[in-house]
Amino acid sequence: MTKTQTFSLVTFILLVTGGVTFSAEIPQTQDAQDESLSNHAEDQRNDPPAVVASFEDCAALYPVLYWTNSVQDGVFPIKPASSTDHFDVFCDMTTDGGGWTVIQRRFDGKVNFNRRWADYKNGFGNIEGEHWLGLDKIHNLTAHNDYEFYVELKDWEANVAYAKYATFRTGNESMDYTLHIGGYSGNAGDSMAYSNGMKFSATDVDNDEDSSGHCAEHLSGGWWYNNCALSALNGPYFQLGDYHGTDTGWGMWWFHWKGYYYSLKATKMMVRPRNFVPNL
Ligand SMILES: *[C@@H]1O[C@H](CO)[C@@H](O)[C@H](O)[C@H]1NC(C)=O
Ligand SMILES: *[C@@H]1O[C@H](CO)[C@@H](O)[C@H](O)[C@H]1NC(C)=O
Ligand SMILES: [Ca+2]
Repeated sequence: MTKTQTFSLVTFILLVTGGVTFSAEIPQTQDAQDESLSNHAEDQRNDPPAVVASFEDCAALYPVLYWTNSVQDGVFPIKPASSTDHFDVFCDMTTDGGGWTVIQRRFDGKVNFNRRWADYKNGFGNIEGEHWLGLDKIHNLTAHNDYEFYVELKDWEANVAYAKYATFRTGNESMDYTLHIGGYSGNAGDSMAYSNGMKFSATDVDNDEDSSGHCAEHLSGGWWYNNCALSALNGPYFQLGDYHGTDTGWGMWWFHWKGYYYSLKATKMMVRPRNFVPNL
């Protein structure tokens, strides 16, 4: 039995014997679209029972939903080992076996991703809707275990593609959140390898490998830019009809699937411990 499974089963038993009901954890709807993530937990919901807040990520929570017959995507509080407090994340419990903690999600263009370093560090948007979880949280989440990474892409003709990576972690802020990624599989093509080993850049911080240019400014959106990139999922969002290829410029793209000049309809980036066992 894996470590994840053992931990989760023990936690499940604690929940049952402790009489904690899971209805307290059913996602709540929210309307505000552009609020800061940092105040979110205090403002929008009651603190969860302490035992629930001890889930390190969505993968640790998955078995509890499974055994209580309530597997569904939604917002849940987690607390990675190195984080001092719990925070809300969106859990994808259905894609590729579930257990995924979402770190980025875009599908309607309501949240502006052309942002500065501080926003990419702390996170922005609405956890229920479009958001960027924040580099500090992403770092803490992936620091104490081996994580895999999943990117889901949607075009405007209802096609879906994915890229999965067997390894994913980022450095801390003093390492400029350097990306460590590898072990591609999927059908979208490997458009992240070129960003492996790269530092994060945002509109006000140029850490890229382009000595004369500033990729984050040029492509509008924070990313692990090399000179510059083969993917830019934090680039500008364009509605269908507003985008006309090279005439419009850079959108939200994944080179190996649709080329540079196709702005995607939706993206989802998420992480999960590599030892996660989907089928209990
Ligand atoms: C990340 O971990 C550090 C070190 O434990 C901690 O000080 C910080 O508050 C954590 N940040 C978040 C957003 O969880
Ligand atoms: C950041 O990461 C580096 C490399 O792992 C480490 O040497 C350093 O102590 C870390 N800094 C902080 C503030 O945790
Ligand atoms: Ca540069």
